[in-house]
Amino acid sequence: MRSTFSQATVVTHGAVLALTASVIADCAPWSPMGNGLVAVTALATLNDGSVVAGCPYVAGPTIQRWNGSTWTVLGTGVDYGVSALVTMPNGDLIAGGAFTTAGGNPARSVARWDGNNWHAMGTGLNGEVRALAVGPNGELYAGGLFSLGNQYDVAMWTGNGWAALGGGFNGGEGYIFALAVMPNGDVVAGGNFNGKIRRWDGSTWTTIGGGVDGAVYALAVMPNGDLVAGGAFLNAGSTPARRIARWNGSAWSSMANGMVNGNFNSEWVGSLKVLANGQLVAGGLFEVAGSAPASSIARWDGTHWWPLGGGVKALNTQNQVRAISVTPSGVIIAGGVFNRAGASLAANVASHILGPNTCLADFDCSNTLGADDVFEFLNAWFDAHPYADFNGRDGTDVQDIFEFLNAWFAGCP
Ligand SMILES: [Ca+2]
Ligand SMILES: [Ca+2]
Repeated sequence: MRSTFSQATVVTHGAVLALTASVIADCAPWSPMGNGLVAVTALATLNDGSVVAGCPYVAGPTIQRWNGSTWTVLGTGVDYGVSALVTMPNGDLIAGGAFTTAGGNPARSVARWDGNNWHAMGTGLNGEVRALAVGPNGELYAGGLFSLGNQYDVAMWTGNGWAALGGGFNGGEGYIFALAVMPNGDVVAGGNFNGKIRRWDGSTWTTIGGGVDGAVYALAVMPNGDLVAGGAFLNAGSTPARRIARWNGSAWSSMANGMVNGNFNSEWVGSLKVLANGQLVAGGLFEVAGSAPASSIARWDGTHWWPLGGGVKALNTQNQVRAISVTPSGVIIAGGVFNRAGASLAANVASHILGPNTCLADFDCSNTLGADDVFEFLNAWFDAHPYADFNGRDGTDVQDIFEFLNAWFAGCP
């Protein structure tokens, strides 16, 4: 089994990484992106590879584009916070939020950028848009907290206006925070409404699998059609699933032990992104994913969670990853609230390319050796995580502890 791992080649959206370390842990460095941004609530990648970030309305422009070296306002921007971004099949960008103008012209809560100019979309939506999703045939859906006549919180773009997906949400139930479109075109909404997660089959909204017991902030559809939900819940249906759960069409399952933060009251998954190789990246507010050290961002290989390059940290607040995007060349972009990414200073947005751990004793990929590495190694070892199979043979056994401690005392090169 180990030899399979040591000879593995991971293809990530065009970037090919030959992994020769005995343990596949991605501890490659993060890179800051210029001077960063005030905070990031949404990310999207345009067809030219540039990255667009949406920001809350705190100070400065709320929608900016990264051209590889600097952030600049997209057009003349929008006049209030941006909460959702999605790129259409034709390359147009759709932005959702709580704004009232785009490019200086009226555009309520939702607007389209065609590469050169902003455009209103019909008369817009009369409340905040928090989620956008595109279907397999280019169908566009918006969710949030708004009404269309006596229908609430979710709408479909018809090409010249917004239409309700009727009968699913009552006024006052709460927000839709996330939308996803299933391979068959069904729409899934997550939020803080009753049951927290519902599916639209074209005529009826139905709570999925008994719902979950806390807000859903993020949704992703895996390559096999399974649905992954992330949020602030602890149970999916009657299945314990800490902050993240997988629905296979008939049952919920947990994903390892889910996500854990030291502060139990502030612990959630807020963003999900499927990589080209079918693996999943989850971001949020947590310190451990399964039994792997993972500071607010982690990678799921199908069975286990793994660190993602040391993750992100914040000095005076809780580190949060609220948005994840992947460029056409496989670069992972994370945005949220943080001031360090890996060992780099990075203001709320940073980029990362998967790469192996070059110092296996630095178990949390923090770029320094400390007591944390020992505790985190032991935590993973007790869980029989393959990351704790330090010598790459015979699974996790006592020999791994000796060899890990030897390497830890010897220090990193
Ligand atoms: Ca360390
Ligand atoms: Ca071993």
